[in-house]
Amino acid sequence: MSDTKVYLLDGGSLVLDGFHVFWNRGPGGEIRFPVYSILIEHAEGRFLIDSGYDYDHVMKVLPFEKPQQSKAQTIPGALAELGLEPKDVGVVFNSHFHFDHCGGNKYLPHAKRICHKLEVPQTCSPEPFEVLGYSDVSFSVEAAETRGMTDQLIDGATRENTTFEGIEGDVELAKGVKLFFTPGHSIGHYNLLGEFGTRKPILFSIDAAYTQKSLETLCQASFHIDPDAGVQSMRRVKQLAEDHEADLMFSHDMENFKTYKTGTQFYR
Ligand code: 5PN
Ligand code: ZN
Ligand code: ZN
Repeated sequence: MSDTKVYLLDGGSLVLDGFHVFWNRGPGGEIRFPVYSILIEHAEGRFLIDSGYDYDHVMKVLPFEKPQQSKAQTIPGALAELGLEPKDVGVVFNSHFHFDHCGGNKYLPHAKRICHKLEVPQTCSPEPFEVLGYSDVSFSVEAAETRGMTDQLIDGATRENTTFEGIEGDVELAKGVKLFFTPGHSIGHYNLLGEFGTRKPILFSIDAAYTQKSLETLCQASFHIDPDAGVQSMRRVKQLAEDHEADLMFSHDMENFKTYKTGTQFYR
């Protein structure tokens, strides 16, 4: 769409060991990486893609990831910097439900919610090795009840306002806002292509490739449901970027993130 604007909402940072970021490759050692959400101002409405992590959740469940997040880096804080409130967001799309992509959903009970049709069931019954990734269930009464984790729910959360529309395959969320099914990292993982009036399209790898080096070396993170599918999805990300002559933006790459527009700056 000619007047589409894309804002990156800085959500703070976390730490992982290099052998988690670059599975079976490393090198080891602490890597601090950014977490961010994507706000799309579009003729068809305001779309939020992912919602970052919840600081209190990480401190409680994964304090070893050393979260750093200011008030301005929460979803309400980042929206406020743009003169917006959570109720101004019409649609929330979650690429997948790892805790660093859904922690702010709780602030958006009035929004329409969309995700891959297998991601909520997977959050309800994660594989044993996925339990930590799917540890923030505050976005879903169904998941919180199924897992016996209703203590995470905030006042006002209901089945009704935490129910998702499930999608499958590649889907155009709005004109020029394209979701590509790239499973492997999670069962229902999507990445995102944004098209604009003038500038080149932007392809957000999301967690199919945490960093530029991940894609260059086809080295995925150690968190995945199907590593074969994960490599195939990385190849697909490369091909999509080529086919659409898109700029690539990575989900958890501090060096590149420092060059991205954040705050009141935007892509159009
Ligand atoms: C940042 C981060 N830390 C841990 C996990 C995990 O266990 O699954 C996904 C994930 C993460 O994105
Ligand atoms: Zn993830
Ligand atoms: Zn992530």
